[in-house]
Amino acid sequence: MRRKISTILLAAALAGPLAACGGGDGDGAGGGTDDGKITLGFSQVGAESGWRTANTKSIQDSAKQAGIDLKFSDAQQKQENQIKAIRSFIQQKVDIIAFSPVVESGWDTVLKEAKDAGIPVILTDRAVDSTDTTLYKTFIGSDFVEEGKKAGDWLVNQYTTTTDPVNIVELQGTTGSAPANDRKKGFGDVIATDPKFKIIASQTGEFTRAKGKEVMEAFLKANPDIDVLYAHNDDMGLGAIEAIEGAGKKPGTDIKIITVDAVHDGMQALADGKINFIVECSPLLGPQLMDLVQKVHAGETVEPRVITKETTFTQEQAKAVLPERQY
Ligand code: GYE
Repeated sequence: MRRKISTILLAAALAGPLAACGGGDGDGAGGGTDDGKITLGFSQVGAESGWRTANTKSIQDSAKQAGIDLKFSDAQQKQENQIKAIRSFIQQKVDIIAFSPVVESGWDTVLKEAKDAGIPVILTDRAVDSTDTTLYKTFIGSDFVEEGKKAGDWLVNQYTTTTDPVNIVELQGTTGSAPANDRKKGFGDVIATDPKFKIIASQTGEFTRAKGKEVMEAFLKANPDIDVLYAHNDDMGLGAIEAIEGAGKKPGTDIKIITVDAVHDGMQALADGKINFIVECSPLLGPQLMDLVQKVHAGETVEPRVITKETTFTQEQAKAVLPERQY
């Protein structure tokens, strides 16, 4: 991170207006380190799920491949840790900061600090609710409302021939996170079109297997008549499967299960008939992120929103694609 004065002057001259608007290192296209490599500070949410593990690997592998110097920090699902990491990246004068915000609210102050230091920020995977969109350059990740809708559409199509009530329990992701808020909304909007669909219980399972199991056990005790489980990710669904089996019921048959992510263990459970439908959410954001990092660093204009392309899987489709899945 030590930089020769001549490098700074040269970089500032090259960067022109870019450098002028930031108070910090503003090294624009000049390269942030002595070895000319771009330095990227990345604050990850944690290691709560199979999705997150695959996402971390994708980011680490693709940084290496792109020759980007990655400073990686794990926030253990805590916003305060992410804020600390971002402040430390600012202090270290990294070239670019990217992070996956654990929750949507409460980022304005630290994002303003990065902006004032002239360090561009890229949001990865999850959104923030800041109204000032100049606080970040771009946001790459999935459309979580769309994912929720896909889950709802599948369910509605399963029950076209009956008017009987369909009792649904929902395992939500991390409270206040974009995927939890949006997957709930997308699903809720679709099933609201028919009053026979009833969400009889909905609680957070924090995107983890352990919590998914614990909350599903409580759901099963309180509600003898559950038809469907909608879990905001595979891991919570997998935990819930253990709870359902523990209660002497057959997951996928007695209780239909819909999840989101399509990580390996989820796809295996789908192929085995224990999950009925998975909406894909790709964790392989690394290559696209590094591409954006290089463009932003070079001062090029980037799209403000980059949406990941995704699909859905039935049990038959899971069997077909499982052997070639990367994660
Ligand atoms: O679905 C879940 C993870 O933000 C899309 O976070 C991500 C979500 C993913 O813990 O498994």
